Amino acid sequence: MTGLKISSDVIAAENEKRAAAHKSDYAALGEKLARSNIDIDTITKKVAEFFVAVPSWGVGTGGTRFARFPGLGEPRHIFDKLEDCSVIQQLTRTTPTVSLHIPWDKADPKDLKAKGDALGLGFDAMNSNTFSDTPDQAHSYKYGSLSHVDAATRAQAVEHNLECIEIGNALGSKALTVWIGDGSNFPGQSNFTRQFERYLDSMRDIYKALPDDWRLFSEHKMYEPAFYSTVVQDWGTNYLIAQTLGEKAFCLVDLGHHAPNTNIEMIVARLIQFEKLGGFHFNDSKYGDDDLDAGSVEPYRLFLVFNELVDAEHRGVKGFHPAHMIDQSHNVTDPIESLISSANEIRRAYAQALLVNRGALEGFQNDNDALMATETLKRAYRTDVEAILAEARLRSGGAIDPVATYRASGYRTQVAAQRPAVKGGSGGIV
Ligand SMILES: [Mn+2]
Repeated sequence: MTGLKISSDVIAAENEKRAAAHKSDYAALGEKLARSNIDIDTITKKVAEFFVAVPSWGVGTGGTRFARFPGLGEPRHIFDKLEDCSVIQQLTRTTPTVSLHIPWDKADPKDLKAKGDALGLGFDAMNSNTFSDTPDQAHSYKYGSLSHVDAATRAQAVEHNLECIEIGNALGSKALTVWIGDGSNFPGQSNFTRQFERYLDSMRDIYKALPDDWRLFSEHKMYEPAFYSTVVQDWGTNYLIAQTLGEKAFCLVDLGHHAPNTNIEMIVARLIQFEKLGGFHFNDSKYGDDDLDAGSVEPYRLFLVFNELVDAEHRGVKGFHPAHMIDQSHNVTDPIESLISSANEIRRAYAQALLVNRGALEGFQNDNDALMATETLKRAYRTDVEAILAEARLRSGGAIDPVATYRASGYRTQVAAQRPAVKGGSGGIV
């Protein structure tokens, strides 16, 4: 690694300021956990091995349908984006991979690989885009892509996905995530059955081109951009897709793509049980697909999702290795700070879920002791695991306090001087 963006001296100096307090907090938490027969170092080690991919599109400032307010020093292209992603990884040691979106991030794969190598970054799942048009494409996706009524448009959308696989192959990626905006805005506009048949046919063509060691993730979303019906609208349809396509096809759960109050943790449990959970797009939401920062609105829900994941780990579920990715839109914060904080919140939920006394929980469930069962979860959730998260970062060369260290580094000011402000720019909420 030669191109790291934050000076190791800055990280060391910032860690030094906080070292004594951190040591004392970690020792105190270790003592507390030991009273419940939990070895803090075992938990820290597991937390340090938990990673989540950063979305390339997340380091640019997002926007809404109404406006976008560009931030300072926004990345101009994928190489700038990779540099920003590397800062998040350098400070958190939680995000060693980046998930690319094609064509937004299109560049010579050799150059992408070289840049990733220089920054110590790998490449996670590839994301295709058939929900917007590029200036040079022959057929428009205005009325759909993989499920379009016109065969040539469907073929073009399939071809784009094959290209994503090809680029991903050159980068060491092992998965393709397909999310489509296909649907309808009016009752009667589309025949639900024929539209879904066309989608499945297109997906079969993509699936056929998938290398043996790759996985295909389909991502459901209840609404938007289609507001009356969406082709892949919920986890039930998503499950049907994965089951129809075959053993390399899995369901991706984007936490924001559900109706408010949906029991997402239960969806996760069902997909695990039937071996079709492919992974996550982590974010948070209050009303719909708000793409808010992970853990910012409903941290308990995030914990309950992780409770299901750790339960599956604990039970040794066959072939269980969900992909973890963040998918957020940052409108009012520095995207790097939001992604640092989100990566920490995701690890926090994992750490808390590791603290659940699973033997006791099962006992309470079998005794129908609802109060103590839920208290067992709450006890883990109430534990302040910040010292574990900090220790995991510290042991891996990261920062005890990554946001404070990022601010102290002056990175944003430096890149603002190198990257002139551009009007508009591409957002991305998927
Ligand atoms: Mn998503």
